[in-house]
Amino acid sequence: MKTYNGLLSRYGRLLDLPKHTRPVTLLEGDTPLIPVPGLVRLMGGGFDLYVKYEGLNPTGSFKDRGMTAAVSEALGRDAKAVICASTGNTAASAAAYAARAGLRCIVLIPEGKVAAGKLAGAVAYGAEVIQIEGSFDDALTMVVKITNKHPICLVNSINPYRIEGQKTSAFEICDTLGTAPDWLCLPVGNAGNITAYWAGFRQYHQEQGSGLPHILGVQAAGSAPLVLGHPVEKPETVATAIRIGKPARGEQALAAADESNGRIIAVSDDDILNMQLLLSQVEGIWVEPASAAGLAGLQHEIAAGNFEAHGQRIVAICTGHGMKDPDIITRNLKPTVLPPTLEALEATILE
Ligand code: AN7
Repeated sequence: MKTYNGLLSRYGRLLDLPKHTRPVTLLEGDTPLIPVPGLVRLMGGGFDLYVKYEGLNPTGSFKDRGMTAAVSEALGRDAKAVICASTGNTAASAAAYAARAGLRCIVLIPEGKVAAGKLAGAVAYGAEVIQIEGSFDDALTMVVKITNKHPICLVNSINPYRIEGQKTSAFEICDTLGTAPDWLCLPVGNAGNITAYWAGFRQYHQEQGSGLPHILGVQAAGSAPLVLGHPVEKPETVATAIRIGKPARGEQALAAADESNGRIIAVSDDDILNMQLLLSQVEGIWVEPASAAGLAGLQHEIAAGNFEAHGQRIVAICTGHGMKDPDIITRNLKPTVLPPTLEALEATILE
């Protein structure tokens, strides 16, 4: 029987992880690259577009790629506890891998909205959840300080092993397509993922000549420090996953956009939510709002005439599952209410 043993087993030789690393896996990664021809037609046609559906990772987001590496390293050096600041997905992922490794997990979440599916995940996996009267950026500052002082392992993407693990998605894309795509579109929050993709593509290109994509990083307009060129004190966006005003790896994100001859842009919350529904209703792929930002950015650039899509092969990273944030969909739901009779049903659906 051919079995899949997770990312460290498949790509560990390409990752810069210490010898003491002791694999902790939930068989993360190996996510599908799904063609979305209906979306292409709606955007004007003439190019190939694929969605890398990272919501199909074990805890429902791409964070599991980095977390298998970071928690495996922490366990191998006999850490007893991990900690992170999180808008939600990192918390759920850290909690799950820590549970599997038998480590204590503490997560700091910002005040304001953390999507229900993420908070529930962190609690279900047994993390100690602490809400901070402040932003994600405040919470991140706190966990950096405490881990500098006490033997608790930081598993935010400042941790280099998170980046190592997250490079694997770039490897998978090249392995599936045979080469790198022409463009890669993805949401940008704390900027770990864009940093990891660029590192992964460069490494694969050096080793295998797989080519390099241009990178289109997309922020939400109310949380767009990398587009504005300065931190945002009170970031706001419906895409709560990327409600981040001071990205820890902001410099590297800008370098990735620059070196790849790509760019970082911002899109409105309306564009994000419209794309979320377009993707689910045209292609059957439900992602959380932040995860639709990459595609919303692509659509925006094509519509604005800023982007020559013709003949291009484009991959959009959809970072988290729609079920993470059910409220965003159901908040305006007004179901049709009928008496329990056939006549009423016929009158309603057969008019
Ligand atoms: C679905 O969980 O920062 O630019 O604390 O959950 O690498 O930060 C989440 C980020 C995109 C942005 N899409 O990635 C956290 C957190 C989703 C996310 C991002 C996040 P980065």
